[in-house]
Amino acid sequence: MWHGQTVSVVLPTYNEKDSIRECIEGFFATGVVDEVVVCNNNAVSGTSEEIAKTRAREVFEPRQGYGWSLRKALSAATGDLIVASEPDGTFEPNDIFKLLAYAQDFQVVFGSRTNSSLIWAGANMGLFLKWGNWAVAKYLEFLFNTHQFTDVGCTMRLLRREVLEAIQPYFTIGDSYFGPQMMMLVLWSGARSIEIPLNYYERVGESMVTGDFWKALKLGLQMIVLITSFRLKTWLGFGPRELHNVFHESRGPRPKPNQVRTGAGQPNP
Ligand SMILES: Nc1nc2c(ncn2[C@@H]2O[C@H](COP(=O)(O)OP(=O)(O)OP(=O)(O)O)[C@@H](O)[C@H]2O)c(=O)[nH]1
Ligand SMILES: [Mg+2]
Repeated sequence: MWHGQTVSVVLPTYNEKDSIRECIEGFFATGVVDEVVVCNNNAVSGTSEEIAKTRAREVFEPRQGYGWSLRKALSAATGDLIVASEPDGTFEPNDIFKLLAYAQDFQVVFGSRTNSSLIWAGANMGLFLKWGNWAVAKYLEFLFNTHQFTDVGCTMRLLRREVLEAIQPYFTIGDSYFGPQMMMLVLWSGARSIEIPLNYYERVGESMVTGDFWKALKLGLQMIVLITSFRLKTWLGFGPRELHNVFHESRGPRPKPNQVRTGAGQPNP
């Protein structure tokens, strides 16, 4: 629980048998996590046994892909505050406190893995990945004229339930480039969001996507096409109209202490 709100952690899993247990236990050890939901996406054998040694709940997604897996885990979460992460040892469970601290003012808190002070030895964030993520993030930031983004591939992020429920019907991507789709739907909904720097560690086991230059390049290009086409659609009037600025309210009075602020800020162009 965090200030009277329940907290869910959701983890997609594919090839993280050797790190998933420690990751789940790390999240429970924070003392603020009420449930961990793991989505087994045809994961390597032995994964379910590792999950069974913990208090996490396992759900299954047969359609192969990061997007399918994360979407299933998100839909199975019951918390008021939902934190997505990865069980490959790259994220720091205690960083949940940074996300929660910002959840006081923001409905969605995105993480970034490109702050050089928090990229630890062995982390898969070399020049190409760091500046590639940064460039695509800046492209998205510019097209939406929104707050600072420095990463488009960071799974670790927090969403308040009302935002997740509003944007969920518009999820269409099942592949690895699902992350930016969620970012754009959040922006389009007018929810208050921010991006904050998170620790990024060396992965346990083999990277299945961004460890390979050509796969990473393809993923980056898919993200650019997705971002461009979404923005063009919204400019031409074909964006999801019912979602547009549903969370935006005109700037209200100063909130009371501990009152969650919703709406306000600049409306989405
Ligand atoms: N590669 C892959 N990952 C999946 C799949 N389904 C779920 N995932 C999850 O997606 C996340 C990303 O996969 P990783 O292998 O960590 O990818 P990576 O190369 O480290 O890329 P980043 O984490 O984006 O830097 C992991 O948490 C996986 O468990 C799938 O079908 N393929
Ligand atoms: Mg990873």
